[in-house]
Amino acid sequence: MPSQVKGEGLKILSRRRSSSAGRKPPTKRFESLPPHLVLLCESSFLPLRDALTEVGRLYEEAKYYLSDLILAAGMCEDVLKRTAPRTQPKAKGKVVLGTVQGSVHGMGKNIVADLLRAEGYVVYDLGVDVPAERFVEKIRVTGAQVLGLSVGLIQALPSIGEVVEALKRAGLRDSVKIIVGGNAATLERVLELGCDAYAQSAVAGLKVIDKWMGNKVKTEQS
Ligand code: B12
Repeated sequence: MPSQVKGEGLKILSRRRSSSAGRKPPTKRFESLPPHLVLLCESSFLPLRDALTEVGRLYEEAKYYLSDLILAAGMCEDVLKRTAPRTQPKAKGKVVLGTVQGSVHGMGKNIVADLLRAEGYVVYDLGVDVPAERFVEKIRVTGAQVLGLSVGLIQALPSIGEVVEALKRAGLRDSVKIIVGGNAATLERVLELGCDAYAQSAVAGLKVIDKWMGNKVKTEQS
């Protein structure tokens, strides 16, 4: 592929990666991070997200190959690992989280997990491409009050319905609130599939979950 086709997407990612290379990964620095800094931490990901959107667009136009998607994802994961807040879970509530079966897009979910943990939730992250029964089992074992589903691929949307049906069969649907996020989801679609909420970003998701759990929703003033 001609190098000029690589465009802004990968260039931005390369700059980000080289500017963080050589730095020690944060450890203590991020412990007990105040909530507004956690939000700042997530907003610092926004330029990367824009770059990924550009990479996705070029892939859609067949100007990038799958290998470019993989390269871009690797760079972003590298940045995320270095900036993830490290906090000890308090007991604000329990959330089971995962990317539904059929989708391996995990970065958005990882940001949600980091943010929720930083805000004091106990998060059980089941990873990506998770079958419905594993969500059900984890909710049964942990007694989590919230299930967060991520979906990066439109073709994987039916898997959300499968999770809802599996929870009903297990008699657990009424004991858990379900929130969905990710590129492929829309509010309308997730409500149709039997979920309770949709969030366009990790921060929006946190606000919904805080409300459900009766936790004080943080505002800029508080
Ligand atoms: C990176 C990437 C990959 C990586 C994923 C690696 C990883 N570790 O995640 C790899 C290379 C593996 C990949 C593979 C594929 N991909 Co891809 N990928 C992308 C890309 C470029 C970025 C996605 C991303 O990480 N965004 C950044 C994160 C942070 O954003 P996010 O996911 O939206 O998450 C935020 C919110 O949505 C929200 N959120 C997300 N989840 C949740 C959950 C909850 C509970 C809450 C509250 C909030 C929330 O919070 C996050 C932070 O605010 C997108 C392009 C794009 N425009 O997004 C394509 C894209 C998603 N991929 C696409 C495709 C087609 C594929 C492949 C089929 C390609 C192929 N031919 O094999 C495969 C599918 C494999 C599979 N079975 O899933 C298409 C999907 C189109 C569709 N039909 O839906 C896209 C849109 C590209 C395109 N324009 O064509 N991909």
